[in-house]
Amino acid sequence: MKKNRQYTGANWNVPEDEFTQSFYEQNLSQFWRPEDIAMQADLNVWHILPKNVQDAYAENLQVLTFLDTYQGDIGMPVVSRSMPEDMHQAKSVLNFMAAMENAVHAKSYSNIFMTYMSNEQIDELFVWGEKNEYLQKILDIIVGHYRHLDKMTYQRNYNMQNVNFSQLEFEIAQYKAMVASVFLESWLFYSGFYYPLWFYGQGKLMQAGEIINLILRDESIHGLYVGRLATLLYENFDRELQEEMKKFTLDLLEELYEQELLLIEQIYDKVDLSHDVKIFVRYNANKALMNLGFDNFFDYEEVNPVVLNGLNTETKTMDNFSMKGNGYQKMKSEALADDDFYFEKPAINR
Ligand code: MN3
Ligand code: MN3
Repeated sequence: MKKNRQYTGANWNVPEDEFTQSFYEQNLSQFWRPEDIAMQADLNVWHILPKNVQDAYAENLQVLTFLDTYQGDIGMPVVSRSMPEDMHQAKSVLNFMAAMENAVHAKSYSNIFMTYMSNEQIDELFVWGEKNEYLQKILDIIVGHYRHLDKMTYQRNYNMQNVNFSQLEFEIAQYKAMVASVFLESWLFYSGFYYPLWFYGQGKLMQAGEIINLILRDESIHGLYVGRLATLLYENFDRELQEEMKKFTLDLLEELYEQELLLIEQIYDKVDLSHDVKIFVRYNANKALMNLGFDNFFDYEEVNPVVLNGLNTETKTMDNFSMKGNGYQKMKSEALADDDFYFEKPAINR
């Protein structure tokens, strides 16, 4: 039989680049399962919360559910597929991340819903998400970049005769999808994270807060990793194209920010926190830009200390492993520290 394709195996003996194997280690060492966190302890607090508070809390988790769903189903797999065929290590890290998004993160939000709410309330909540103009618009923008890249990937792989774009054009689409991915991971999640952290920082709804912290720890390395891949592409672009991509990035930021503000007001006005959440969101938009190698866009503002308090420090993270009660001893991973989320240095050295 005539061989028409050269297959290659994943050879972990030879690192593909300077960072992928570190991200591999970090990702696997912080693996967890939704069922590791028992939710029942939150119920006595949940049931005495006023309806407007419950609504805002549930709506936030619904936003997070939708983002994680698409990041798992489309975002990560598309970026993975777009990588050169022999970059098996990068693909494995991206595929692992993809599996976390839906199978662990989205599933965890559902576990919270199943604990706190009735079936009828859960059904209504999903309809709320499906009908939410701003959430749908945000997904449309992000997923649009994923779909565009995916079409080109398929054309490149399966329809060779009709490829009417250059390698550079492909890399531009790839870069744009990675920027969208970093914005989702390192920025857009944070309006939703705010409220669970705000409770957790005050010692309330602690089990849900533990879940949010585990998810946040994952998202932070996802954003860093895809940011590194994006930066590699960017460094190979010429000056002019770099300027163009920087403009694309800032335009995308503004386009998403406009929808974010509307979504935040819709969810948080009823609990008087919109102003505060917007600060947190601008703060994290700067973090996302940093992951892509760009300067801050928004001026520095002080984030609510209660929310910062809600972020697990290393000690608290270790506590929460023992809190799970089913002896997750293999998790000896080094927890990310506060400054991995909030200051200049990425968690994994460049
Ligand atoms: Mn996720
Ligand atoms: Mn993620």
